[in-house]
Amino acid sequence: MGISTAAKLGGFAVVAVAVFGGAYGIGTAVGPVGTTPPAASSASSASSASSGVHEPGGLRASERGYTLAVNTTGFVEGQPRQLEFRITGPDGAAVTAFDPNHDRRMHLIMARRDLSGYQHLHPALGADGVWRVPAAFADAGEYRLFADFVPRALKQNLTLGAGISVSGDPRPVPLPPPSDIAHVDESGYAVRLSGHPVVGEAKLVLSVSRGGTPVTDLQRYLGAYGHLVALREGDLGYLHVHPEPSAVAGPDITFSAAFPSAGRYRLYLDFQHGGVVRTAEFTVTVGDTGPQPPAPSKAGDGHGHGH
Ligand SMILES: [Cu+2]
Repeated sequence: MGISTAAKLGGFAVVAVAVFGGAYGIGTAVGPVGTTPPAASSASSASSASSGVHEPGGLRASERGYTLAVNTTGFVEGQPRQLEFRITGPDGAAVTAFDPNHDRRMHLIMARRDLSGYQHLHPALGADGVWRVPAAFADAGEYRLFADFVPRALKQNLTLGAGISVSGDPRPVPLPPPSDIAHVDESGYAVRLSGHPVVGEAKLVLSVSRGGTPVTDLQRYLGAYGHLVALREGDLGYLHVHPEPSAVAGPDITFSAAFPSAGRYRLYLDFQHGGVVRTAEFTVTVGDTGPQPPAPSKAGDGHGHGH
């Protein structure tokens, strides 16, 4: 209360323009009105017009006048340090008023360009408008950060993206092949994915088991029994995947995903059981619109691979 709001905001406006002027310029060009944002550099976003599916989030650092500005550089693999960033608003000042979404005011998702190294963190907002969270990257390389939030003044969700470099000796991880089952490390948990991911709305059911036994006492995490993030291979377009309300604590968690284009995606399911949040990861191939071919008959012809 000792510092006047005007002085605080004024100071940040100067810093934001000086340091992040380039990115902020993009934001103002788009404008605060609901105009169509400029096309992303990704060629695959061209197909996003059909089925009412909008472009994925996180492809730009600025949107609707809001800009993600990462303050921390110099990360070295395996060395924890504090990650700091700000969201600046249409007036250039750091935003301090956010509405909770999925129980939190800020979701920070991070993944390396090859879709490995997924992290989902919840930074704390300082009175100075700086979000801070301890972070560490196990392996070097180019990472993508996604800030997923709702500015109170906008009353609408935004996901802004930025890159961060981690120095060291990167070990590339090939994208694992598509699979409908994910084993969670050595924990004994397995998650089975069912549903047909196609361009447009797709219903996905994730079923959690432990040691072969269905888990029926999942704990609520971020307002639901699971939290699902999808990233598109290549440009790392970020998808909002919405859980369907459920009164049943497993084993099934149902989501509605809006895939903007065909191709491969990595899905990351965060779920909580026994007081621990774990992540199950899947690679899925999203097909073009249209029904999947029927499953092979029970008689079988020897060629069936499921779906
Ligand atoms: Cu979150």
